Amino acid sequence: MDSRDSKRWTSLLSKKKEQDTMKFATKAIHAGIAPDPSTGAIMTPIYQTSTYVQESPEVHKGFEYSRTHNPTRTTLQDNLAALENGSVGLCFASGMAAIDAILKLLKPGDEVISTNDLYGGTYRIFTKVFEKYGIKFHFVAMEKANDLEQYFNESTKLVWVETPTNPMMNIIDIAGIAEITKKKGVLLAVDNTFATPFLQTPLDLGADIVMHSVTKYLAGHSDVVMGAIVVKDEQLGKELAFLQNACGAVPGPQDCFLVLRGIKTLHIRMERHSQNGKTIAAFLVNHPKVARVYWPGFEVHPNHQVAVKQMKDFGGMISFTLKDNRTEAAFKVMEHLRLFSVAESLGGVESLCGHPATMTHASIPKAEREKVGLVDSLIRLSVGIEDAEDLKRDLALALEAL
Ligand code: P1T
Repeated sequence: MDSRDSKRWTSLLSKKKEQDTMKFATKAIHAGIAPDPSTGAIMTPIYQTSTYVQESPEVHKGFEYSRTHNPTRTTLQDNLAALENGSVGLCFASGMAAIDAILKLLKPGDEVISTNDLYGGTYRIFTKVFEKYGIKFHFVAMEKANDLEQYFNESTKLVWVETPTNPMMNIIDIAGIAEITKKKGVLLAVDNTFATPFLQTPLDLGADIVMHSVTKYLAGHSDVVMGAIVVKDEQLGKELAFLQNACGAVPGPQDCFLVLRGIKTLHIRMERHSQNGKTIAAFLVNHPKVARVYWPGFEVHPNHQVAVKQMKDFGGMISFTLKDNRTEAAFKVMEHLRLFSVAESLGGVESLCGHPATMTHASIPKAEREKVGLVDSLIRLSVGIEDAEDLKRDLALALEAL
């Protein structure tokens, strides 16, 4: 490289230092990302390698084995850390693997307080896997942050929050809960899957750990299963990086590449998801066959003001029930939808509809589900970024079939 070249590389690589001053859209495209030093490739290459040749034992370029470090994964991790305003980002083979790593910070006898409405798989790993190892879980309503204090005791080590919750779209006041967890010296983890860092940054509101099912909006194209954790505290980051390497549930480089590509449009996708979500929520709430619509953008939503305070917009997730509250009625509407495909998952560009009671939340006992309003007639929509008029017509025709 001549001196002109090396100056160019330095200025490009120093972007990482500049990222603190970047706005979200710029960070989505540039943070943590530099042209490939060996070729100048603007897209981070897929380093499809398990190992790295060392000059001599312990003399290497910072990469020894791909479970521990892989350049494609490192780039994605740095990008995610910047988007969440954290200092350490870590990627996992799935959202569940990320949750698994967080719970492994705990030891037998420790207790966790969790939102009572949450993804069925999270409830399952808590109650069917970690309870066996002597960790105790309390599922409580957290809509009123001040009510939380009564559930703490000296064994409480972690508070687990999903907001918006899956699938009831409850909103939890992250800053309000963080005030209590800080006072008690307990970790606060927030599953930020539904909101993404475009709509809400829990670390800025006082959370210690932010977790994602990257599978959803971050990847955004229904073609990857992945999870992530971002923290601000470097020591906590080290402990989690140790668990990532020691337990080994890491994603492959090709998936990391796909997510890096997906994130480049996260901001514009989330804007459109939120716009379409608003249109569909307004359509459903005025429909004569619809009983209730769960969407935090409504002024009558119990925690609408908290949503306004901590979120930039309300996203594309909506749940609703029909006046005909039979399960068959919900199934009939779902079967007649054409643009909304019946499928698990959410957050892709295409619209999906799900039946939580038999699909995503089937692992939660019916009595527990119904306590939070998750009835058998509840339908969940992941509103995609298609034309909103087409999506409305699709729903109108399916509801007409009832
Ligand atoms: O599916 P996976 O990437 O392992 O992520 C698990 C997970 C964690 N947290 C939340 C809020 C989630 O919604 C999920 C996965 N959810 C679905 C598959 C779903 O359809 O709700």
